[in-house]
Amino acid sequence: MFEESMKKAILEWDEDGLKKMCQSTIENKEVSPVEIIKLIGKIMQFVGDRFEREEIFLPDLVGSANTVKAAIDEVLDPAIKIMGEERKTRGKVVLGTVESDVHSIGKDLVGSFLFASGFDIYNLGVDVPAIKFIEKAEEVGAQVIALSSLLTMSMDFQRQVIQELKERGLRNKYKVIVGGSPTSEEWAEKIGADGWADDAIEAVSLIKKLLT
Ligand code: B12
Repeated sequence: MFEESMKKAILEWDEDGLKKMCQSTIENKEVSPVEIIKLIGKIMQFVGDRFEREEIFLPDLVGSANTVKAAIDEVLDPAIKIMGEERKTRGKVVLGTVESDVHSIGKDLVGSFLFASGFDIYNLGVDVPAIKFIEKAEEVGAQVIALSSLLTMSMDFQRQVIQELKERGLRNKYKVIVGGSPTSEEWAEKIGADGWADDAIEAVSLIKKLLT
């Protein structure tokens, strides 16, 4: 079964195997890139749970993450971009993972889906200090600032971006959205963000809604 083969490839760091199976299922239209990404999320959840139970260790996590990243960069990302609506700029989004946090896979998927849906994406990468989000948003005239956080310890930096915006009198200039596995709708409300989404697909609908 496709999911089982994917899981095996991710756990065994079989980069070529994973890329080939993703490529062929997309070409044969057996599974869409969107479905594959949902499966990746599920499998990485499983990998994370094993890490938490100390059944695997950090190098294993890095190996699996690199395997997934290669398949996303080389196969899924191009497929998502082709799927995309005709490019007419719907708006500019500054995106990044907040300070102290280096998780990039989910954030990059959010970027790919938004790009495919017609948004211009300014992806600042990982471990991004609050002020950098603001400087970039000011520089490019963005409408949205999108903040990713995968660590309970880094979530508070999402709040910091909002605070910095307030201090500069810029809070109402931007829609700020937050996401990442430890975050939630309640968290978004608590820190005064404009929205939260559970995954990359919902992030697109959320931004479209916020900008209408
Ligand atoms: C891969 C991984 C890593 C890789 C990251 C590689 C990379 N380039 O990204 C590496 C090995 C580097 C890593 C390191 C660490 N990790 Co880690 N990691 C993971 C793992 C297994 C998968 C994350 C992932 O890629 N998921 C797949 C993607 C597709 O899903 P996602 O990230 O959730 O993104 C989706 C949504 O959340 C949402 N989304 C994401 N961002 C945004 C932003 C916006 C604006 C919106 C709207 C939506 C949105 O859309 C995405 C796509 O659908 C998770 C386990 C898990 N269950 O998440 C642990 C996990 C996040 N890591 C964890 C930990 C503890 C660490 C380390 C501290 C380990 C250590 N002891 O050093 C370090 C931290 C380093 C740092 N300073 O950041 C913990 C965090 C616990 C916590 N709640 O704080 C987890 C949960 C594992 C666990 N169960 O213990 N990790």
